[in-house]
Amino acid sequence: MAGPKVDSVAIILPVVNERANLENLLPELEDYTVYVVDDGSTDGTQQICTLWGNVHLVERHRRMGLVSAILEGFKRLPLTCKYAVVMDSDFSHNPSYIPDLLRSAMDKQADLVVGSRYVPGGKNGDAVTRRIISLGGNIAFRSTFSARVKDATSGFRVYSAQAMEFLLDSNLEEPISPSYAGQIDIMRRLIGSGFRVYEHPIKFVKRSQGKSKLKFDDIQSFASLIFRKGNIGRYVIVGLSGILVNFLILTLLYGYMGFPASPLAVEASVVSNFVLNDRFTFRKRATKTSSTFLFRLARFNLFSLLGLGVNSVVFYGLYSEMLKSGFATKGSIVGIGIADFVGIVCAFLVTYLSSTFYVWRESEK
Ligand SMILES: Nc1nc2c(ncn2[C@@H]2O[C@H](COP(=O)(O)OP(=O)(O)OP(=O)(O)O)[C@@H](O)[C@H]2O)c(=O)[nH]1
Ligand SMILES: [Mg+2]
Repeated sequence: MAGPKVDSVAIILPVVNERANLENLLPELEDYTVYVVDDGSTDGTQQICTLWGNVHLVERHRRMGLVSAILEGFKRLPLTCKYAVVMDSDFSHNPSYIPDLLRSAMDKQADLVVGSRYVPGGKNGDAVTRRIISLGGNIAFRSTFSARVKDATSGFRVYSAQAMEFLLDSNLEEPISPSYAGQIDIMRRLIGSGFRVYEHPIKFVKRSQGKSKLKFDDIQSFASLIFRKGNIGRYVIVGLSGILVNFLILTLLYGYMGFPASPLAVEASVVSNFVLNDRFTFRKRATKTSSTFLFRLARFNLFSLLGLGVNSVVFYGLYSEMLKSGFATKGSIVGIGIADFVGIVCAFLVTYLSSTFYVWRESEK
């Protein structure tokens, strides 16, 4: 099928100080109507835009956030616009993909097409640290929102007019995170409301010129969104309640049976954690999964044991390394504390991720 007509498509470019990149990018977008949303650039970005008749410049005078700029772009589009392509202007997103992404939007009748680095044929050619951040972000997104999108953080996207209208309304009801975290906020809202998402492979390359706008604050607000909207907080509360159950059972039974009270107390806390997670943390997913209560209980038991194993292995591994290297002396509280803490964090990650991906995973549609 041919792609949508060029006059029903707009390109939105959120920019801050991207003059050097726009000088090379705008000539490649000559066939499209382009909306550049500029947040107070001081490098002459605006002047470059005025050289092109197909480019509308939206000036906001101060840095207000990447996703806030994208939403501003949506507001400016004419009613005839059926699709908007949003992309970075630093050549990480190759403009030669635009026709393919638009064709996918039509062929797959998708409301959101994601230029994806993580589907077959895609590639993330970014620096190693950035690839790790991207991987962590995507695992956090998928585990929290139970969504099967592989590249939820990609900023190369095509939105349908319906998706844009929905997002602008949704933003009025509850503001979408204005910075980078807004990319996953948008994704979870669209998926949650049943919009169709399709991933088309792209090869992402490192920024060629200009400076990165990503700051540590952006990673923090990403984590905060995952924590507020996801289920990690509830999972932690349930885990803490399990420690209490374990302690109570142990003190109640130890007088009668001695050491065997310990595995019993562990099992009691695993079961109580399971019931609370099933009824509280993952309540919605529990109703959507095709697995039975007992099957989930058995799996949760298994992964909890795995978590205990990971805790011990990490603790002993780290603590003996500390003793060997002289960082800690035998029995020192600091050494034990650090090794135990790292062990608990690793065990938490193992049990949380296996819970979201294997115990309470929603069944495929
Ligand atoms: N209008 C506007 N644009 C922004 C803002 N933050 C980032 N951008 C633009 O959004 C695009 C993506 O930002 P980048 O700095 O490339 O982010 P990144 O790709 O994660 O980081 P790098 O890999 O270092 O390039 C670029 O075109 C930026 O100029 C903002 O607050 N407002
Ligand atoms: Mg970039």
